This record gives sequence, structure tokens and C-alpha cells, in this order.
Amino acid sequence: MTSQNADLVSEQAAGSRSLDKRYPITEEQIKSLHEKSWVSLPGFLDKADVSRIRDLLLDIPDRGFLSGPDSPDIDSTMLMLHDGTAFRNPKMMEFVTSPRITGAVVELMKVPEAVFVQDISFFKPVGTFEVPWHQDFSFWPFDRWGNLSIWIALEDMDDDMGVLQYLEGSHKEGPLGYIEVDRDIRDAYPQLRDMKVAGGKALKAGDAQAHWDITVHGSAANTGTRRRSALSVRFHRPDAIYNGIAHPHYDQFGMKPGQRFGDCPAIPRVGPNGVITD
Ligand SMILES: O=C(O)CCC(=O)C(=O)O
Repeated sequence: MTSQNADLVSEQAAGSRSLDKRYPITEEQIKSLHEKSWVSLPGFLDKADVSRIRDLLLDIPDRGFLSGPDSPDIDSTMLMLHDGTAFRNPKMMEFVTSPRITGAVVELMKVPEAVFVQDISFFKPVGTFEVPWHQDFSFWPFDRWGNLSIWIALEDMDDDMGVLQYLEGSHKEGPLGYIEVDRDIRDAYPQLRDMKVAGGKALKAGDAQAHWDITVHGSAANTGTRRRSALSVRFHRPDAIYNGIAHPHYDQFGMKPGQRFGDCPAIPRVGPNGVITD
């Protein structure tokens, strides 16, 4: 651990989780992400901050997990999504680009700067179905993998509430394609069945976990007694290039295929200390 990180750890122990203060990422955590495909970030954020963000999201209309002309009506057993709130709400943008979050992102990604590309909530009411094992990469308009999602618990979560889980080492398989309806990705790629299932355990409000866009991940049904409220914040390399794949969130930025995300005026560039303004 560097002396700077040692200072951060003692500050953490003293209880400072302010959004202006860096989270003390350790070498072990960086290694976990790069070797095991995911990393646990205990005590990432202050309980009061995540509860404020949860309330902010609950105050705006949500949409259900399924969308499009053939999708069934939204019912109370679906994931409730709020997609791209930060691009409409300055308080949310301030939160997701705070040094607490972006400092951890660039250290984990091992890059000098990154771009903030998406926030999306996953509020999972009691009874909500499982999210099947999948990779995110194929759904998004990036020319390369390397997008990092930080999945934040906005409330305390018990083991039976469907906490996000991961197949350890799965990012080393590379991109494996879309989820096919009625086909388990582990049937298409049987070697995934040999991988350890990690994560998926109780979390406290403000704890977080992070994964790559090619990490195979999913979540069990919420069989608990309370809604499970989580927020994913997603970052990529500034030199990642828009490839034009249609997506309801990314379509809004008016990007041209071939354009770097770091050159899109609507997309914030971030570094260890928050937004980069030059
Ligand atoms: O919250 C969930 O259950 C799914 C989240 C997810 O797939 C993601 O953040 O990429």
C-alpha cells in the first residue's frame, strides 16, 4: 500500500466518507478486479448520501425492465429502472462525478482519466425475477471492452434479496454475445460452469461492488421481505469510440460513429479529483 493510501485508510477508519474524500483503494482490490473480474468496495459511500440519492430517484418516474412495442405491461414484480438521471439532474451528476467515486474508478481501471457514460438504477421489488447471467458489452455502443460499473447498495441488503453476483475470471473469456431468450449463457459456453460464483451476499447501504462490461454477472430473484435498491454508475476510457449500435440511453448524445467518447461535449471527463474542466 502506498503512504497516500495508508493515510486514506486511516481516514476511512476515522469514518470520513465525504464525497470530496478519496476512497482508499488497495492493491488487493485492483488485483481482484483485473484477475477475478469483480471487486468488493465495503464502506464506499456514506449512508446519508446513498439514502439522499435513493429518495431523489424515487421522486422521478421509473420505467420497467422490459421495453419496446412487444413488451408486457409493467407490473410490480419488475426491476424499476431510472436510466441516465445524471444527464438531466445536476445533483445526481455532482454525486456520480464526485472525487469519492471517480478517484476509485481511475485507480481501479488503471487510467489517468475516464469518461462517465451512464447511471442506471435497479430497484428490485419483492418477487422480482432473476437477472440471468450475462455480459453488458454486447448491448452497448463501444468499440472495445473496458467499461467499469460500480454497483452501489442504496439500502441494506440481505442475502435473499438478489444481490449482484459474478462468475470469477469470466472477463478473461472475452465478449460472448447477447443473452438469448431461453438460453443460459453457461449452456453456450460450458466452461463458465466451472467458475466460482462470487458476490451475491448481504451488503450495507453505501457498500459497493464493481465489474467489467465483459464480466459475466446476474442476480437471483428477490425472495426477501423488502425492495432491493441499487444504482450502477458506469465509466469507460476516453479513447473508446462510439460504434453506432442503437441504445435508448446513448442515442441521446448525437454522437457520430467513429467519434471518441472523450470528445463528446455531453459526456464528462473525470479524473482522481472529479470532473476535468480543461
Ligand atoms: O441489479 C441487478 O440485478 C442487475 C444489475 C446489472 O446487470 C448491472 O449493473 O450491470
